Amino acid sequence: MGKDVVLVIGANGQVGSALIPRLIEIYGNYAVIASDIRPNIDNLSCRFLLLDATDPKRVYEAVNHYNVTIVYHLAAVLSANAERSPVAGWDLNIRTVLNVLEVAKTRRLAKVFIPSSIAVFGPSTAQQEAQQFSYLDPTTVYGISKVATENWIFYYNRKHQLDVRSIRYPGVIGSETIPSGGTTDYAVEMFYKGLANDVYTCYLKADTALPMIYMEDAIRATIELMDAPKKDLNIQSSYNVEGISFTPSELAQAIKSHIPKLKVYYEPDFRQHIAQSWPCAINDQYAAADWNWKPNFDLFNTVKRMIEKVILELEKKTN
Ligand code: AKB
Repeated sequence: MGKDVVLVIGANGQVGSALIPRLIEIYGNYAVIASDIRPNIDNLSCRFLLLDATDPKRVYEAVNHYNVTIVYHLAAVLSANAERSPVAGWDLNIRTVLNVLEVAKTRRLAKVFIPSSIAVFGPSTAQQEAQQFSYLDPTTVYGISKVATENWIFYYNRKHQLDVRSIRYPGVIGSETIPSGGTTDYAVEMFYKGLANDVYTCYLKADTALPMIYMEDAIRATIELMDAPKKDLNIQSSYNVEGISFTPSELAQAIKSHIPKLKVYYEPDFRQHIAQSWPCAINDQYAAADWNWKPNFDLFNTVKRMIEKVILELEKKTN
């Protein structure tokens, strides 16, 4: 992989924790720099840097010091938390994106990855299948910040000839961390809390279908997009990517087929309104055509893999 050095911002988060090992496999542990605003408690085999990405000077220094060529910028305030603190959420999400894009411009970085989200969609989107070129009218601060992020990516790509790539992540389901601050978190919590206590109270209604993706597919989509020849990429903002779509009650049924004693109750809170403003499924024909995207994990495989992994994680905690 030549002399590429990869900086991951927000390495302790849900996607970062799963992406780092894959990047180490590809680039080697010396060429991957994990960074986050909080110290890392995992036994990382790469270097770790405490980094506040809202500070442009610190972002520049990190890229300059390590001769970074590729940045994965994963730090963000997610949908539920940004509704709790709208100004702080907007500020962090946009300030960090602009800091990364500015450094990409001045240091002429080879590639940058900045995720977007299904949160860019709103009531105008076809709920049954959100198209790539939908009218974007998000109802959340997080969604507004992701639409702005996509527009900034497009602007820097065109105006400064950068190579910034992006995926509109569906809700990501993985065992690496227990996510917090999002609307799709229930799909991970149901495994952890359900397996630990045999009971889980879901904050969404039983029939709320949302687009989701299993972590292994999310990481593969990210790497495949970053590896794709630039000439094949027709979307210069952010790609729709579909994994699986299901409702909380479908997930509960699938988990119950392995753990029959699991009981799931439903007590919708403010996150129900957020979920309802998002589409149920995503049309990812551009990702399929431009870089051959195809998910491997359906609901059955996702649940089977999650149960195996979450049981191991829970055993580690009790030992
Ligand atoms: C959230 O729920 O806020 C995130 C997302 C869909 O981007 N997981």
